[in-house]
Amino acid sequence: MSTPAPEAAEQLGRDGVVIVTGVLEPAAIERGCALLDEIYARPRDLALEAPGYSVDSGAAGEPILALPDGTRFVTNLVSKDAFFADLIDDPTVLGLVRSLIPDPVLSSLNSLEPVLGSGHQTLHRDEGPVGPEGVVTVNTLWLFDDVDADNGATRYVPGTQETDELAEPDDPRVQYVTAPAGSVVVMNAHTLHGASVNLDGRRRRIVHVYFTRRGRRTQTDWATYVPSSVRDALGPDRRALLGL
Ligand SMILES: O=C(O)CCC(=O)C(=O)O
Repeated sequence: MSTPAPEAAEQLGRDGVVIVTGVLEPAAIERGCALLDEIYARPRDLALEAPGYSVDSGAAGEPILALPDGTRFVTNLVSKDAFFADLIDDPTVLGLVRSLIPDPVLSSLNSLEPVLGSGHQTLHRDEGPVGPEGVVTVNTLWLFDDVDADNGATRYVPGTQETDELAEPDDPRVQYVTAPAGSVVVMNAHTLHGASVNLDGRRRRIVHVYFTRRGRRTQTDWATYVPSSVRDALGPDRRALLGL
């Protein structure tokens, strides 16, 4: 495993968020986009479609299977195409995750794409403020499209991973991710954050490779939702990363 650039780990520690550009090559971006579109168009297979978790409560919230505002949302990508398994152990990204959670487990692997006029999430923390256990939740957001404040960028309030304060939507500290396709946003998910409305309707395919601390319940119950053929193909290291 390569060590993350010290500056990136430092920024992640300080701000709660760091953006790593150029993680995906153009061919991988193209392939991922095509696969996501193909998966969005498939009929839902409830054997593979694990529930996701609503952020409305500001914490993990209630399980959800579809979002009422039209946002495209699919779960359990690890079981839908082998391409997505490559995202779970990228050395740079996983190295940054490990700088916050030394022994992480994959909690879920979903795609979230707000479409025109949809996507607003309240500023929230996944699993609330940091408790006595320390950081238990790190999200890595893989951008398959260019993202900015007009097409539903993730927004966040730097530094709030250290506090339990809330913030108003117009808080002047709010920052919107602006980054090209192929970038990965690594986020201590105790930082106040949320998706924003897609104002201009450009595509915003973002895959969430979401980690928690080993021993905690994962958002997707991998033992139930990963078919044995996929489990076998993952190999021992990736199975271990899923806690299987
Ligand atoms: O996709 C995004 O922009 C952020 C999603 C998010 O914060 C969440 O689902 O908890």
